[in-house]
Amino acid sequence: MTLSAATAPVTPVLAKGPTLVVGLGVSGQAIARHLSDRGIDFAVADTRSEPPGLESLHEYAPQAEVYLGPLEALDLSGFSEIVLSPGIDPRQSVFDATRDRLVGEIALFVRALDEREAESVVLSSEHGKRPRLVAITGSNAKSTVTTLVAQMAERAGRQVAVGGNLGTAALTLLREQPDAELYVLELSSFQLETTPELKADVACFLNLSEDHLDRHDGMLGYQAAKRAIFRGAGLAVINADDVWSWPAEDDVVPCVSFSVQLGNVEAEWRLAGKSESLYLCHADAQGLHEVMPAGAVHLAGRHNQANALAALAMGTAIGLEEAVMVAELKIFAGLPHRGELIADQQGVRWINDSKGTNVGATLAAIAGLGPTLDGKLVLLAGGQGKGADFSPLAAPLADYAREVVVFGQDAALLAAALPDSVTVTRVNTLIDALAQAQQVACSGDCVLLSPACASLDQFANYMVRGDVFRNWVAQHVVIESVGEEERDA
Ligand code: UMA
Ligand code: ADP
Repeated sequence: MTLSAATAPVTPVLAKGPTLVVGLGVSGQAIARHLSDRGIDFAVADTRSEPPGLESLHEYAPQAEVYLGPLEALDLSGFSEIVLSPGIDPRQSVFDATRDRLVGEIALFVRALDEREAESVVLSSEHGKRPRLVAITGSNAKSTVTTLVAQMAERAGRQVAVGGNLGTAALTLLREQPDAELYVLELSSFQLETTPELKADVACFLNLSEDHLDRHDGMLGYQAAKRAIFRGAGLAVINADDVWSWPAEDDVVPCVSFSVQLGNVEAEWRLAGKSESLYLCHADAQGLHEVMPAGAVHLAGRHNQANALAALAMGTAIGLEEAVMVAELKIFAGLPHRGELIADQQGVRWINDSKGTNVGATLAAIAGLGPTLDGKLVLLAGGQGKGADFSPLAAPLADYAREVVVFGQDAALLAAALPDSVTVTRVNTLIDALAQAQQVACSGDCVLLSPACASLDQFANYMVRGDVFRNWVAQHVVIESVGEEERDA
């Protein structure tokens, strides 16, 4: 049965099933399926009048009552547990009286692993043995590193299930790949804040920079949500160069760290050597050992060397062979819209980093790519700045930029944050920005779309923005230069 806000009584009384699922998006559908598979009574609430997944819910769980409308109108007192989707803010006052009964999808995932382990102990069986769990969080590079670790493990012959915030809900992985021996999960702060104890074999906190601050009451709240990844972990992998990623002092968890600051001799996984011959290295009881030349990592830039070190640390912790991990690092080309090389024409590289939706990501892209260029960067940036402080971009752009072309809603704010020494051109759209970049880029340069902003003022999402970049380059850069080559011939 579906009650809508318009037709429902003021305080609709849902069947007092023991569990309420809030949200029927990707997570909510996975949660509902999971509960249904286990024969657990549940009801569903979603604030939207037409949430996704309603039709299939009616098929696999016809008895589940559904409420559509404002959550304030619901009586939550009868539910023994309320499972929130990550898009639902648990701080809403509607949950004030139910805080001790709020969990998220990942809490159910951990519980399912616990149950499976308990069963295998009772049956003294190898079958159903607890699979290993590698969990990855951070403000940036989560998807890249999660995919990389999973591909390393696959290359090593492990049966791997990969997902979480990356796209496929964790409970869907559990359902569709029940025999996986390794689950690699990307976890957001929204997912972690409703996870009492993750118990990951390896928990990695990559970095922290301003994002989602409206939801977390500032940086400390955001950090606290992400630190939940360490609860019950076998090993923490942390970023020695980013103190925000470290566990709290009273959080007792074994740690290894990674660093790309030359001269850091504390980190177990680090960059070492001279600028012409840098190596990704591992320091252990036997001493410092060169794992691979930094230049052999297929992904470009220092930030991706940090990602590679983090992945090596995690892979080593779960017993992957070094040679296998190195082989993967040599070919792993990354994900679309993250530092994606679209064209290399007439000495100019065109890179789509549309997923650079916050200042931290764009900083990493500038600082990572800038030093690798013979020429300079032409940065295309702008969109919705989400109230962020753009001033950290000033110093690296003064070092590496030929020009910054700003577009979209917060173009003026971006321009105002940059020093006079940086040439800034303001245009309306990404297309205008691309045309300007083509005018000014010289051989040895890199035209980089890394907007430091959300895309929603001018695009449906960051992927559409990246596709606009890709298509324009295909039409105006690649085709024109093919034409020129033909003329030259
Ligand atoms: N919503 C409502 N009413 C509801 C429930 C949801 O309006 O009752 C809205 C939310 O405000 C949100 C949207 O619906 O805008 C989706 O929310 P959701 O919680 O249903 O999201 P899911 O579809 O379950 O997808 C979530 C993650 N989304 C969010 O955390 C917002 C997906 O990450 C993730 O891939 C998926 O679970 C599987 O784990 C996306 C994301 O944007 C990619 N994540 C954020 C990020 O990476 O920055 C955290
Ligand atoms: P997430 O899933 O955390 O959003 P992605 O792998 O999708 O991460 O990458 C998002 C952005 O982070 C990209 O724009 C990329 O350039 C940037 N990035 C990649 N590596 C790093 C790093 N080590 N530190 C900060 N930003 C990074």
